[in-house]
Amino acid sequence: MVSLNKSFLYGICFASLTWVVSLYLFFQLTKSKSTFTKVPTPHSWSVKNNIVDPFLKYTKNNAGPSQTYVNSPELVKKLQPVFGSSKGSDPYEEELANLGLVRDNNDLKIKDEGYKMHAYNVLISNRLSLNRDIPDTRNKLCRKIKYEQKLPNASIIICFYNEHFHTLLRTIHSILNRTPAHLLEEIILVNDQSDIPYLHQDLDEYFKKNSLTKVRLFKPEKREGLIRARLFGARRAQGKVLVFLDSHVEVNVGWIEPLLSRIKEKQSNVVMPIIDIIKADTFAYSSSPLVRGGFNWGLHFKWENLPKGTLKRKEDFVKPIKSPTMAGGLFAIDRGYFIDMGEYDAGMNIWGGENLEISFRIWMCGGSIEIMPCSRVGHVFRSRRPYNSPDGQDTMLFNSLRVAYVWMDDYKEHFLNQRKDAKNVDYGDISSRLQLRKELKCHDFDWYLKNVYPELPLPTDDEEQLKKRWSAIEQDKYQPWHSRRRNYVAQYQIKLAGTDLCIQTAKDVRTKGSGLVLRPCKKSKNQTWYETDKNELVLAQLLCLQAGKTSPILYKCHEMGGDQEWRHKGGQKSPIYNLAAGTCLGVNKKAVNATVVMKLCGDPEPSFLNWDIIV
Ligand code: UD2
Ligand code: MN
Repeated sequence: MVSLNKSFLYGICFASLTWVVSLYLFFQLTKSKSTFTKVPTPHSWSVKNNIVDPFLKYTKNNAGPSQTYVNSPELVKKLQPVFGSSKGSDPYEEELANLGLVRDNNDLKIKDEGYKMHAYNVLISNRLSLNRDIPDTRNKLCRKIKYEQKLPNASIIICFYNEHFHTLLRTIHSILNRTPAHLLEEIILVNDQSDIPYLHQDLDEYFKKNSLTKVRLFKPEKREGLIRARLFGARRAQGKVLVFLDSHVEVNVGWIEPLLSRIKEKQSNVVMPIIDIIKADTFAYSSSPLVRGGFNWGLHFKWENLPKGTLKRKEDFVKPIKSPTMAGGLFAIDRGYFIDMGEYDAGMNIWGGENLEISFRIWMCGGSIEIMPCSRVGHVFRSRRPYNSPDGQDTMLFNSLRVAYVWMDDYKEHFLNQRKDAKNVDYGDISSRLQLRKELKCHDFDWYLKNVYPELPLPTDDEEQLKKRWSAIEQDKYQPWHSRRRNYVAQYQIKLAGTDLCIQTAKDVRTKGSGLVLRPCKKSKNQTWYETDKNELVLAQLLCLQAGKTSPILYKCHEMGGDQEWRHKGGQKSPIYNLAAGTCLGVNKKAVNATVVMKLCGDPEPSFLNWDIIV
């Protein structure tokens, strides 16, 4: 049982990590080309909303989210311009850096417990306005598109299990703020029997007190997992279209019109927004590139480049893009069509696999799946999933087996060959799904591969076939591992002010995971830091300085900012602040071999936090 639990966790961690890494890399590459306008309006960030907040009662003992954000002015003054770094930084990101500051041990506790429970930075989420502005990441052409006034209305279905309160509310507020009222029938919230007390009574109270009458709360009798919870919600919906969303998203300007109008054109169009990135460590919102959904033979979803020639003319950047699969969380579908097509496989548990199941089913049984580039919704990507299946089942495997046996015909062997451990695993009763496939008179899987996803490499392909498939997909533009180049902007040693001790690696410059210590300053490569244009600190141009909970380490540069993103003001006596940690580099004593640690930036002994940057 314990080992099952573990493997389940590792499995989902891996899946979601590859997910976010690949998406992020794509993002990094296309970032410079994107055409979005930023809306940095710092005033709208402060937490005071005109709403009744039921959480005041939690703030004293920190049992729940803290409510208002009053920054300690002295501390921030001391840190400036650490936040607004010298190199023409982006006010939008800097405001977030500011919000992440850990002022005292209470903050630290809220943050640590938040990471354990939610796997993202709840300190920032608590302090961020529920009505914050986000960058309009759409292509400029999108603004010129006129959608019909009369579109089908939507029921938005959001299931949640142990979601963080403010993050969940920000999801709701973003929908209420950015969806025309006449298109919004209701928001159906399904509480999948969360363990956190404030997600029950208080949530209900919140919607009542603030007269948010379009929000309807439901709760199944027991924890169902996201698949049956969605079914539960969908069956209570009244709108013409169902829009499914995760519980930690923010919808962007004009997000719903492209989805609804495409469904109006044809009932069997199942459509998705582009999923923008909300960083788990900083809540920074950024644009995602145009990619489509695919999968591999382990039945893991993956993002992939578009087929060659998809984006030739500028209009192509706003037109629907066909996608062999969907990521799962964010999509819109006509309600009648959803029902006629067999909803979801109610035999699936907790998490995983349902996205490929619905993708195969829609395509094989006559529908289509498309990405609408003018619809954008940000999603908090986490590096691990912070919950388990109640009985420790590997639900991703269980659900994937159901997909394979119902939809994949002989091609399921490729999956089974990859997953030797799946051989004797029970996958429950699939007879009703097989029956459904028959009744809908669906194409077979061979048809799907040939007509919808001919670019997918088969394990049986010879070299020539592989080459052909490979060359059908856009390659050059998006290959991060070939085109990535680090831009260094400065080189220096870091000396503890008032001493002649410098930061150096405790082991050698190539040892991943090595801690940092103070040693007498000398010009050597294990004391030479290279700062990049992304504010990373790279020792000897090899490994990045990465903040940890208690101390920093050297680690492979992941290019995702956060715990590898630093701010200092240069010159003498500068604090060195980490964006994700919200804390500063420091020591506990001024001595040779003293370990470098992460400290509250407001530590009463500032001489343990002040560094001279020696260029
Ligand atoms: C992705 C999808 C997710 C789902 C999953 C595969 C996106 C952005 N997200 O994983 O929607 O398709 O792949 O199954 O495409 N939840 C419950 N009950 C549970 C567990 C989760 O209601 O027992 C909720 C959870 O609170 C969240 C949603 O289901 O709102 C999705 O879960 P997730 O965010 O952990 O999944 P994610 O984004 O890693
Ligand atoms: Mn999610």
